[in-house]
Amino acid sequence: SFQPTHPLALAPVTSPPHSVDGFVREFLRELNTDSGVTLSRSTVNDQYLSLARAVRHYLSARWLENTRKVRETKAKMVGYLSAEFLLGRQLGNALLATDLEEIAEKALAECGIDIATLRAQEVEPGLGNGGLGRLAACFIDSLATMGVPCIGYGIRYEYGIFRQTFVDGRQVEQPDTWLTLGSPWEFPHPEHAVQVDFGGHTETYVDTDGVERTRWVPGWNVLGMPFNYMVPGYQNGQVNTLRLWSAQATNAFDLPTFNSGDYAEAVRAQTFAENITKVLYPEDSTPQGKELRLQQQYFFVACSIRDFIDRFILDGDVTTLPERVIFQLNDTHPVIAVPELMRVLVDIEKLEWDAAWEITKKCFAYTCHTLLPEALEVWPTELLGRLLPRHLEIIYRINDEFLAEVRAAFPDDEMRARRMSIIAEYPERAVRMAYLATVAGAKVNGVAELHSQLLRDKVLHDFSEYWPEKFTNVTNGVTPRRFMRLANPGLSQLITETLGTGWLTDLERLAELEPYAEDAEFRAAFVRIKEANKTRLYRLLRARDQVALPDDHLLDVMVKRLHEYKRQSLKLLHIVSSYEQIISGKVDPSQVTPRTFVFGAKAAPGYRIAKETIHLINSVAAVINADPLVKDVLKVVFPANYNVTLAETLIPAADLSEQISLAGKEASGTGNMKFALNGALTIGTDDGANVEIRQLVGDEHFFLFGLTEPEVAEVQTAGYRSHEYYEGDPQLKATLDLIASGHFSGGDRTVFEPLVSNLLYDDRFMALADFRSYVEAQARVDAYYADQDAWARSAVLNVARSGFFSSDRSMREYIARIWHTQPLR
Ligand code: Z16
Repeated sequence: SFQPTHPLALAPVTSPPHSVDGFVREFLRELNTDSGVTLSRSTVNDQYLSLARAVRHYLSARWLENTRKVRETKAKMVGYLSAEFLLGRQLGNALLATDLEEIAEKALAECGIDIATLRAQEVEPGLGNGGLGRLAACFIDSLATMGVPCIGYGIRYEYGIFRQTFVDGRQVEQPDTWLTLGSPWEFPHPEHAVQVDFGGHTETYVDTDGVERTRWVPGWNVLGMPFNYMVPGYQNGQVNTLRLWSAQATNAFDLPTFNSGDYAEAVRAQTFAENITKVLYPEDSTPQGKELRLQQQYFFVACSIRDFIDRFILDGDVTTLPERVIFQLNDTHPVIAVPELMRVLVDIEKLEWDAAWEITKKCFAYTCHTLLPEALEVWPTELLGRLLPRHLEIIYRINDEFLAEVRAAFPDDEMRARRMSIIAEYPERAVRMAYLATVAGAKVNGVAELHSQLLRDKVLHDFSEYWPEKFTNVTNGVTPRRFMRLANPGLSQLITETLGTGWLTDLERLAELEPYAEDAEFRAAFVRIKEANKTRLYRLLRARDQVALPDDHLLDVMVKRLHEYKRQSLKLLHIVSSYEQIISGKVDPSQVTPRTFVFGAKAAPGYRIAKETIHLINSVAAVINADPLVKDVLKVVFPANYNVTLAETLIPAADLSEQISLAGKEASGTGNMKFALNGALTIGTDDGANVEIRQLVGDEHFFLFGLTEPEVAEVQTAGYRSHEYYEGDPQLKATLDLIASGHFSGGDRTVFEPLVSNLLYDDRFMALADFRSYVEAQARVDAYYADQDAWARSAVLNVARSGFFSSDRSMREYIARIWHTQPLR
């Protein structure tokens, strides 16, 4: 331990001066000392990296102080376990959190640099697929802003979500090389590396205390290297930590081979270990059950649990864990943490099984994010037992004891016990991770009212009967710092001018805007901001995608992962139908409300129908955009590689938000909230959080259409035949026939045949059943948009009534009903 004597070494860490001069000094010091270049010789990338590190200096003191306080006060922490954190760019958020936006801009201007150029240089960390990963990022932002101690634990993928490109309208994936130009936001800590074991077998032995115990004799291991990221609260001096793990080979791994002289083989072994965190699996809601994915999952939770105990339970008394941490399981991905904690407590800490189980049950809570059966992970026992033999034994014992309880509570109901078993027997023996999480978790929550209700009634019905008090709902939210203040500075300024400050951390205050919906001057200011946001978007799309867009159209946006249940195909049917009615002479173009349709969507690389849908969108766009007949009224654009950064420019520009999933399939949605908060009106089904958005903004300000969830269930039971809708609706028939005719594929009828057949003869997500209702709702949109004043009033009311959807509110609910943690004093 240290014996410092210098007064500076004894004083607390300080922040640099909050001034232009102070900032210039930090920036130049970074540039000269760390990047090792002079200002005059520096590249944009040198400047960006130095700027990022300079901003970091303003967070370090508070970060170190926060970490110390948590340790000292033994405050209970949230351990947010998530395989994905879709952070988006860091620079803007860090400047906002530290209130350095103006200072940094001036400081750089005085160095002859336009800060916008440096902002554009940042490659966003795309360490997530979509909603679930972005939600995790919003949650840790809110916790830091509320001063609640939290440590996010996840994976530092070397390659995040793939970069999407289009070749002849088809999706082609490129690796996301986000680390190559440097990663100024992370702090590697090789000294805190953790060993993670895999494989091998288990054996019993008699311990020194005479007790027979089990031990795991692993077959191989890797090292987990932590990389820390600051998670700054909004202008409150709080900085939490996100700790992402990277896999590295251990010496034990390659030495024997190396010594035997096979150098190439030793290096191969190293590559094998480091594969674990090489790449993010690009499946949103449809996991493929790959062995490497289970390795990723176990790798990061084993590192995280070990890390938490080592760094926060300083006296080594693991029985105090439930007072120190609640691990939130973000979907089933981290659920292997449950048997891992049991293994640590029983095999390593040598607690009795029952005592360990009591602790474990208090340390976990589980959030389910889906209703799709194919998204609920199950791991074959063959695979799990081979990779983690001790964990499989522990799961069996948890299940045996749980089923004994169930049988005691429901004698003579063996079917129930079988239904509730953590182990599925068919089609192969496998561990149902959602059931394991439900059995172990102190609480189980869904992510919107409807979703939580369906979880209780359907997916986890037996469990909710058995433990009604375990189940709860926490409707998702989004951070207003990123999705209002950073993404929409114009609107944020108008709100601040109108309400004063404070609303950004107390979003229900948006309700105070309500009277201004009737204020013509306010509405005019609002409309000017929307127009400016459109101009900003179109400037970006011109530079980024070489497309020119008219600025007087209704801007209709559908951005989200490409998935059949989200029904991009239904959006396409509406577009093609509008087009067909014009080219067939049924509708005069002068009668059409001019619209620009924007899509943004990545498809999982192995998801055939999704990729064909992308191809069709691009083909429809090419034909419509080139047709002089519809030139002034229809435009379709599909900028490649939709990500958080593009969302930040797209969402504030939108007039209409498309939230058109089949009722009962979208757990929540969070894009829907971002659009409403930025003053877009929603056209949507009664699904996920759309239900709550509509209830809050009011039916007159929301375009509802489609079957409800109970109706969907009814139609399904009666037997759904999509073909009948095609036969029964001439407009739908003409639309599908136009696609089938080869009109969008240069006359080739085979190209989109699989898509058309899928809609006509399968249509799992009932696009055809909802078509009529959807086009009617779109007609209502057109009619309403004709009254620009009414539209603006509704848009303002959408903002005023959406304060509920702040992730700060979500966090308050988790804290009150699930975590029971306190803000740091
Ligand atoms: C995901 O992004 C979601 C669910 C899931 O099982 C897996 C992934 Cl990667 C999404 C839901 O589809 C969406 O409705 C929800 O808003 C989001 O998670 C956050 O809860």
